[in-house]
Amino acid sequence: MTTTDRPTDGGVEIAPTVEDTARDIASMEIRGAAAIADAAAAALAAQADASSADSAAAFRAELRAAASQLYETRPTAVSLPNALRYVLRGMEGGDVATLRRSTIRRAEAFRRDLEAAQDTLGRVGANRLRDGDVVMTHCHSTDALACVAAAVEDGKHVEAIVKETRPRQQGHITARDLREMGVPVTLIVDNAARRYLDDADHVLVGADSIAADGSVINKIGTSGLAVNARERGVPVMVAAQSIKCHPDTMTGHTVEIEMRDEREVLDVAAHREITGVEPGEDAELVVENPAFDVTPPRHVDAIVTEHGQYPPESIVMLMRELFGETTSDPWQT
Ligand code: RUB
Repeated sequence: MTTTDRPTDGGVEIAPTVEDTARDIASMEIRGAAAIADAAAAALAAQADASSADSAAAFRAELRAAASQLYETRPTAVSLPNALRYVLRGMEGGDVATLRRSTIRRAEAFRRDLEAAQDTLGRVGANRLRDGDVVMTHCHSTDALACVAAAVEDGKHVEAIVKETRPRQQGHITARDLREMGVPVTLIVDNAARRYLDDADHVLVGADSIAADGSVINKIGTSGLAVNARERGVPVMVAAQSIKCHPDTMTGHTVEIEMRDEREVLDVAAHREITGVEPGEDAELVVENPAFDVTPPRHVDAIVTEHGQYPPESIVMLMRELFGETTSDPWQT
């Protein structure tokens, strides 16, 4: 694609990598909060690298437009705006060359820190797992799997009960990753979770966002699992690096829960079979597909981060340290 063919956003040139990344995040080719943050930072670096801006102001406008496009893809995982904010705040310099260098360096630092944070939290989380323990997982979380990987590296035998996770079956990815680590896996449908909780020593999940009151926003079904786990006396451990902390919740904002396409739940053929008509033609059949839910802090035992383990009610202390009072979105200025 030549420079003149490139898509533009309000007259600003957007690099093809940014367009591709935004599309892949929206379609869930790239999914999971950490992977989304990593891809977004990489896309901003690609934008900086590809920029043909002829002034510092034009360069900054391009980066803001690219960040804005990435931001619009999925609303719930706060790792995405946290990544964009981090990279944009590191843009420094009065000329294009310096701005380009600083932006790319900052994106690279973000990606390195992301990986290091996951390793560190994995080691913290592994301390909670004893030799012979069984974890029950929901969805696919690289932060949660890092805890299992570190425990296995420590020589502990860990087994897993893996919830399938409808409608997109991210449990299959979890099962694959765990088997690659040599962890024995029992795959169950979501509805079997309560029955199998008696065989589990921990519920181990990730997070898309953590609110200041310690609420955990994660894949739909997490809250029901946590309530059942509490009733069964199984501790719930959330593995979440600090970029999952949602700064806006410190000032009373709530986290938007993404509603996804109904065809993820009911495809066109199944819809026809039920109603006899095409999707959208029977107003009385409504399919809702929320992608995430909110687990209140009272159902969570520990949030494991790269800064250590927190009871959910104390996570706000970490958030104050990390974010101070600033929660502005630099791509909106
Ligand atoms: C993924 C999901 C994961 C978190 C944490 O949802 O809910 O538990 O994103 O993942 P989706 P990670 O599949 O809809 O993106 O620990 O890898 O950041």
